[in-house]
Amino acid sequence: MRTQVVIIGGGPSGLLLGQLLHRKGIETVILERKTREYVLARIRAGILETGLVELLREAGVSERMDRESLVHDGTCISYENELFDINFSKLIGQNVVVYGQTELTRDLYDAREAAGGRMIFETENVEIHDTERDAPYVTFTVDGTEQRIDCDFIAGCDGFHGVSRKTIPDSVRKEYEKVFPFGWLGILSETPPVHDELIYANSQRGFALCSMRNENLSRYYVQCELTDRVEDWSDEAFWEELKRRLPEAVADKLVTGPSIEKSIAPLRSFVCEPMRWGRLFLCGDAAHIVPPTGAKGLNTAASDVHYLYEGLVQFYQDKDAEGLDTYSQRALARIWKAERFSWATTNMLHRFPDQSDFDLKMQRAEIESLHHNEIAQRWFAQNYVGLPY
Ligand code: FAS
Ligand code: PHB
Repeated sequence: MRTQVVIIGGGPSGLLLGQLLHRKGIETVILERKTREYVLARIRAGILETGLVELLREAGVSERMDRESLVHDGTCISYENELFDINFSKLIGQNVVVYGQTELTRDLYDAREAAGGRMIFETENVEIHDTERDAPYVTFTVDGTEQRIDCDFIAGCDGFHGVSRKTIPDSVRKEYEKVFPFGWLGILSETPPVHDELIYANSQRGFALCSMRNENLSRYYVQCELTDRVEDWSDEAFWEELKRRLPEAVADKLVTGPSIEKSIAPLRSFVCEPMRWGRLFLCGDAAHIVPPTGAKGLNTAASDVHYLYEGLVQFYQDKDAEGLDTYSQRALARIWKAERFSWATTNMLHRFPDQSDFDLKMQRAEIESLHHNEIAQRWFAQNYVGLPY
């Protein structure tokens, strides 16, 4: 088998890159180790930056998003009984779109099928070969049969636990990591959202987040211990804890109901440099991870896709490798800013086991500055809606 670009990973990064390249006549094959159903069952991101919305439009997969998504002009932050709004539209004339990653991934799968794009599910033993030559190839097994795909380029869109990153030699690869001493317990419930915008809550008992997918599908999170297991948390225990972390007026309005999904995610910051090794390009969670506090994970994967897509089109259409040669540097410049915002918002809103009384005063002062200082709010808004590509 031969193609122009092999994409390893059928999550949002791989699917979006494949769809964009297809519309430019660049042939790809996507290898996914799980099934489509498995990928779509993962509940993840919910907030889309403008850049990602525009990429989805360019990819021709925005029709359902335009019909079903919510547009949010701002977000709310609460601390004990205080609640304030940061109005992105008033401050910087921009907004964000609320549309679940699951739905976005479903739209991309449908587009891939409609385009007749090659997608091989349940692949095993994926190995990347000869990335330092101009004729790389990928081997893998499917249904017990060994396969090989010769190609021009390989896009490693296989997430944090994929194989691509490790293909870059240890002597070349530099990894930066910070593991946070807590996780997020999240639930999905078919209940009306407690507020018309998201609420990021700092409380003495820990962080909480009130999010949503639509008018009757809510997504809530509470900060939890790393040792917690989902089975330790009944729905009742979750709702009671969430109420304790919200301002009373908000907690009183909370509509509870049975969880239809419940999971715990660990929080880490992680970056791999470089994001290129010869003909291999890392994209999305394969190269970087953020704590979800700043809603940057999926959105930073999108900017990687943008840079890589631009570079590949420039190569195939203009025989110019400049975009590919600058890919890693351009992507990392934006990634590190997203890492900083995610790290800063996580530090501002969570309770850390080793926090001193002084640390708590600093945290409170930071939130109060954000509450009352328009310049601080503008800076928060610019980062939250997404820095330019
Ligand atoms: P993904 O991990 O989504 O996709 C990688 C794909 O590659 C997977 O389908 C995997 O099966 C496949 N794969 C892996 N190894 C392979 C191999 N060897 N061969 C073939 N295929 C292979 N971001 C936010 O913005 N907000 C959130 O609230 C949020 N919550 C999250 C919760 C969790 C539990 C996790 C893990 C992440 C969360 N994220 C969130 C971040 C998340 O949305 C990612 O940024 C996003 O999924 C990145 O997409 P991909 O880069 O495509 O990686
Ligand atoms: C979500 O809706 O899942 C979500 C929203 C914003 C975040 C993190 C998660 O910062």
